[in-house]
Amino acid sequence: MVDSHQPIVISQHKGQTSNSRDPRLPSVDFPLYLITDRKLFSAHCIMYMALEKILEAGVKAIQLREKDLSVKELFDMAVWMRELTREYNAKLFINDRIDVALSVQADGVHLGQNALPISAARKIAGGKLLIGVSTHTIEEALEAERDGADFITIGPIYDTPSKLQYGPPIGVDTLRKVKSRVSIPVYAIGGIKLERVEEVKEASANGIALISGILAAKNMKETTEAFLRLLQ
Ligand code: 3NM
Repeated sequence: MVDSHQPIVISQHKGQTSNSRDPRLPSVDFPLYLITDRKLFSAHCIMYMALEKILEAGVKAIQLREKDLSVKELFDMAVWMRELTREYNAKLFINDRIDVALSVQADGVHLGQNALPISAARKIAGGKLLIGVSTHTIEEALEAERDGADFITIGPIYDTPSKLQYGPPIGVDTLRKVKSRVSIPVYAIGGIKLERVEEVKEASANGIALISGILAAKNMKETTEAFLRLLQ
C-alpha cells in the first residue's frame, strides 16, 4: 500500500542514495511544474508577462515546451526564459532539446518518449542538467527510472484539451500504481485543475504538471497561488 499522506514536496529521492545521484544536480523540490504553450497567448511578450506574474505568485519550475519552433526561435525564447526564471530563483527545463538546455544553462531537460534516450542525454548533460521524462504507462515509468531519469510525469490522468495528442486518460489508479513501483518523484499531468489536486495528492503524487489549469485561467496569479496553497 502507498502512504496516501506522503508530503507533496520532496527534498530527496526515496531509494536514490547520494552515491547513485550526481551531487552536482539540483534537487527536484518543486510541487508545481508549469509547462508553456505560447499558442494560448496573442504574442510572445504577452506570454512573458503572464509568466512573470506566475513566477511572482511562487512557481519554482517552468518547462519551455514549444515543439513546433525552429531551434533558433526556441533558443531565443529560452534565453528570455532563463533570465526571467533566474530573477525569481525558479528552475527552467527545456523540452527535448538538450543542446538548447545546455546553451542557456537551464536546470534541466524534459524528454518525451520520442526524444533522445535518457542514457544518451545523460552522457551529454552529465551533472549539468536534471532529466525529466514524460511517461504514459507503468512500463514507461519503470523504464525511465531504470534508465536514470531524475523525475517523471505520468499522464494524461484526466481529459486534456488536446486529447488526440496524449491519448485517453489513464486515471488516478495508474498514478497510484506508478507511485507504488518507482522511487523517483512522480508528477501527475493532464487535465489537472484546482478541484482535482486533492485527488492526485491522495494518490501520492509528488507534484503536478500543467498547462491550461493556469495559462487558460482568467486570473493566472490568483490561480497559481490557489494551486500552491493546495499543494502545501
Ligand atoms: N503531456 P493541460 S498531457 C504536455 O500525458 C502534456 O504526457 C501530457 O496540459 C502527458 O494541463 C499534457 O492543459 C498536456 O491538460 C497538459
